[in-house]
Amino acid sequence: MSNYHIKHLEEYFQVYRKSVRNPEAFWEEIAEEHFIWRKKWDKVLSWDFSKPEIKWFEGAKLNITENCLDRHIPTRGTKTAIIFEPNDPKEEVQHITYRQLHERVCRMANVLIENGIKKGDRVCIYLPMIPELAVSVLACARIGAIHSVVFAGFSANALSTRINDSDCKMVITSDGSYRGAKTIDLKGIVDKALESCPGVATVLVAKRINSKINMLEGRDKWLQPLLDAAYADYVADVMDAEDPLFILYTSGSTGKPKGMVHTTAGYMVYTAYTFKNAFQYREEDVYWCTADIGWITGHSYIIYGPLANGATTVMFEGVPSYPDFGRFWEVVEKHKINQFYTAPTAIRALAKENLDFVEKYDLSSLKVLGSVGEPINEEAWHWYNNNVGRKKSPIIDTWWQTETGGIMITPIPFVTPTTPTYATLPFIGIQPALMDENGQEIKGNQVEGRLCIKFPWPSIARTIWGDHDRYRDTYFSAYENMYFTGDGALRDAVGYYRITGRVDDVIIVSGHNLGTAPIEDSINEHPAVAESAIVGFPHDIKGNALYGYVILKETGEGRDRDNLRKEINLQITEQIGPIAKLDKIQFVPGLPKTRSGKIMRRILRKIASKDTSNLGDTSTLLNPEVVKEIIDNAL
Ligand code: 6R9
Repeated sequence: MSNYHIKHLEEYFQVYRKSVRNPEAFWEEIAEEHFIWRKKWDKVLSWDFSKPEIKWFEGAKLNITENCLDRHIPTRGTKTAIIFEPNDPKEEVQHITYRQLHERVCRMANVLIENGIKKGDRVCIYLPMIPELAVSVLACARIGAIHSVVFAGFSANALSTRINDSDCKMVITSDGSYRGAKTIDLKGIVDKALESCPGVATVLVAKRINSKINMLEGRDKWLQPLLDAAYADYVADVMDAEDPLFILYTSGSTGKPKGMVHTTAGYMVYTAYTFKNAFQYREEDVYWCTADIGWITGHSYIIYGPLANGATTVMFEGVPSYPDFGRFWEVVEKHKINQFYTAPTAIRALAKENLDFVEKYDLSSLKVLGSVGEPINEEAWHWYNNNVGRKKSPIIDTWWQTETGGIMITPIPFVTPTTPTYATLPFIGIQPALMDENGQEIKGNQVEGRLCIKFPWPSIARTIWGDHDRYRDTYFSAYENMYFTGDGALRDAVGYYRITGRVDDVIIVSGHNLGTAPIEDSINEHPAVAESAIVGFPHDIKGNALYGYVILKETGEGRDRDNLRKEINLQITEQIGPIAKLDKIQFVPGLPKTRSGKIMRRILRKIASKDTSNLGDTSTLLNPEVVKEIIDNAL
């Protein structure tokens, strides 16, 4: 089991050095020893960041679900693969064993085939956090269909854009979903989305809330009867190492979401290896990641990484505040969770509540605490460490992205000494670089720059669906021969990395990436609006909240401002989803622009954060008078 499970700091440095001196030999050894292949590769790696073209394990044949399911059956058939913890704590928990999960995935695979889905077809999955979601994802992988999971909090408009971008033939959804005390009419949202999706032939509907819904004859089918009638076995199709496994959309700095494409073998190897080491997962452990499978964290660290290691992974349908703010800790106690992985926004929200909610539960099972999605501020880190970890469970602040597929910079618990707000050291095989604005690498320590990665790792996204040029322009054109992350970072005196935040037009709100452009597009469609600009400003719980500066058309000038604010937010909710709503909307006579017509967001960010003592260089401003006016009327 060489190098698969790192146990002390010296070993980390040793393995790290080996992984960067000869990456091919390193990853080949991991791939050979820990996975099953129908055929081994002809070449471990070929890459060219200028095209960009990256291939891992070329020539290999495999199916990722054989690695996540079939191979565990002889030794772990009766072990729990998934614990389903429903929204309502009074509803019964489900323990799904590896054998049962295998059977459910096989039945679903047969249902997909019977409904015309073939290898390479795209299937959109728009489901709440219920077992059918994991089963659908794995069933697609089993037959070689490309899954495109869309977070079930996105609006009809956002859903249809994603369905059409990748020409999905099928949508898998449910009648509705539970979210705390509320229910959401998912099928209604799907119906609305599909009004503009002519390519969708079939909608499979899981029953979750027993609501009355509309079923369109010929298109919509209840899922359960099909599963019951389906054959319970399905031999996994053989995939090439570089066959696409899934598409997952992420926000960019233009209006169109980017469908990041992940492929099969490299993604499997890297998510499994990072899961094992970053969480120090051991055979009997119970692991819980609170993310939704609609995000990359759920793909890599609820489904693929844990299952490839034969782990027990929890799927939680609910929210941290229902029925009360003790829910997370009640679940930790109930299932004796050993590794707990959540987002800083959840920590901050819970830290505002009475400590009794945490203190009354037995959290002694916890060994490792994880954080992901945005920088974790010092206060939240200490609260997590003191009250949840009770100072004995290391916190791993894991930095990574949809595009990277797996964790990139993180402490290894019990191995890397942690420091609050630092993601610390690169994971095995990861070669970070900090770059200055002139395209030069900044060497040495105690420096700050733009975070790039110099060398490919197995789970890097291979392209943007249907737009390889955009993939190159976004990630590989800023710096020659480097993958550019879009984040800024500093490296301290001992070489630890601290992520300082986005340096592009993406704003992270409650851990969700939001591009400014799609939100501005949505606001600008309001008949009273002439132009708008969105920036982030610090928020206690969300990390960042959105501040909108809006120029009205003459026809809008006489309108009631509060009504306009409501209408603008309603429009955003309908077109993108409630996560993109603005906290503050200021109506302004103009926006600060450079002579070349670019909005100077830097100035707008300062005004939104009430930090106007030094606006920096304003010499290129075309309209300085507007800045004073905006400051005087800031919210
Ligand atoms: C996994 C995930 C990616 C962006 C990333 C960065 C921010 C994620 C972070 C973090 C500081 C961390 N981010 N983890 N910033 N510290 N530990 O979140 O993917 O949704 O694509 O977001 O999130 O800005 O570039 P994704």
